[in-house]
Amino acid sequence: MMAVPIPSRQLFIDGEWREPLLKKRIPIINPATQEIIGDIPAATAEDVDIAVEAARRAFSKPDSWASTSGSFRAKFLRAIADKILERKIELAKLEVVDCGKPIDEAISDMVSVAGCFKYYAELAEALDAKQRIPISIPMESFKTHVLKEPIGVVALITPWNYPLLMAAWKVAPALAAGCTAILKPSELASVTCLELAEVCRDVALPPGVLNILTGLGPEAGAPLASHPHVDKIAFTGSTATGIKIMTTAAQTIKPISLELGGKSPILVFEDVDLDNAIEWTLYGCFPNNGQICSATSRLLVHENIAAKFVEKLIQWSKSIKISDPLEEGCRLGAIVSEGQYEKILNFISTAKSEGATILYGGVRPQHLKKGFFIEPTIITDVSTSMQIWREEVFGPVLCVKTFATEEEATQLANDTHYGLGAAVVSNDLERCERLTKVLQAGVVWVNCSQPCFDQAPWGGIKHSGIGRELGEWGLENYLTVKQVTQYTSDKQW
Ligand code: TXE
Repeated sequence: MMAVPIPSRQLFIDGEWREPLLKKRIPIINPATQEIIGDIPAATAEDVDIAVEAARRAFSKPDSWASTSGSFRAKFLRAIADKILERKIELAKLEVVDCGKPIDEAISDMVSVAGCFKYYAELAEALDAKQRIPISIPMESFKTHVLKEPIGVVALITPWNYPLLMAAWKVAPALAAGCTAILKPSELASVTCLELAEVCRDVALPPGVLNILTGLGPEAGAPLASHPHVDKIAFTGSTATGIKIMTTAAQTIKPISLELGGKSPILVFEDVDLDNAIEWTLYGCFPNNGQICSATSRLLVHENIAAKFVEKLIQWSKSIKISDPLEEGCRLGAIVSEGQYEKILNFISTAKSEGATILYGGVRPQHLKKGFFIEPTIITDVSTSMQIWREEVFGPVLCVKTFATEEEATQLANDTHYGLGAAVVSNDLERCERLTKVLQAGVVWVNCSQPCFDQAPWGGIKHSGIGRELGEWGLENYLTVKQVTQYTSDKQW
């Protein structure tokens, strides 16, 4: 396997690299080789205090980031995007050795990261004209307007599945809005987020506007979320940690946005073109090794086509190339960590013991002796009470159930406490239209699964989260409104 040198970095606070006060570091393990390839600094509460104060200064001082125009901030966002594109291959390789995803996917992530910064640069510019909104009121002696203002210092806590992209989804709108931020990436994959710090230095982003603290959830994430000088928390990760963040936010009255887990369905009707439906089923579940919050990992297929569909699905799954994720053409890389790998294998063995059939996969591919690799896995004979059907696996595992009627499909699809995505595949567009209304999810795909655009809102309902990222909605997360009312009459009140 090719070696990718990992830059040695520190915490990024107030525009400078700073060693963590307790000098702790966390090893980086390449999940494809199980080798230690470097380490990242581990921040603790003391470092969090320093970073939050730096962000607070950058937000509040007289010539603060918050007081700049959107057009001014847009220049920095575009410069960050350009730098990321310039370094896209190098950054993609770092992402691969840090989290195990195939190189082609990592390159496309980097392009999306740059795209996200560019998109929010546009919205930052547009904000200048929308910052003061006149309001019509029914009393002539008063004049009212609304000011849109940045919400303040924001804590951005992100996961490991799309390390730099999930950071971009938060950092770009936060900075566009005029907020200052502390980013806390996942301890399982922080390397590219530390490179974002280097990018910020290169483009001379003012000190304190973006601070990047790597470290463990309880040691760095928790003190950040509960910090009294943090005004908002944006989080992507597990539902369990989301609940902790929400509890902390309740105690300190902070607004939150949460993007949590999912168990999304894909409904395949008997009128489909089989090959096309199979493409979307595979694309809905196996990219990034199934470590996608919106993976359509519950396949509901009409009983009349189920046998043929599943047979073809297995054939196609067999052709998915599993290899060193740095190798060109790799389609399935390694699971991010040993913990996640064991968790997925446990899900599979529990499914077996509960009576499910592992039709394909479920094990390490024979040709790979090292690394956290699992074959694409297709499971049938699943009942709705089984753990594998109800809980998020976050791995390359697709569960299959059949249905007879549209009503039954809808009932099965909605029978989950999650509500992030749902996909419908059918040539009957009226049926698709009906289903987009009744499926309980924040995102519904028709005749596709997973496409995601900077312009469109992203997020879930039920246990999948609160609020939306991306689009104008993503920017609103970081803005607040202030009512200004003036008494304009010269008569005494
Ligand atoms: O997530 P965590 P983990 C799901 C997926 C996966 C499971 C566990 O099912 O198997 O979560 O992954 C920080 N206060 N998703 O353990 O713990 C942590 O350091 C503040 C779905 O990695 O939620 C990291 O930066 N922060 C998901 C971030 O939270 C804390 C993507 C996410 O980690 C904290 C990833 C605390 N007490 C996993 N504890 C998605 N929605 O895409 C941890 N963190």
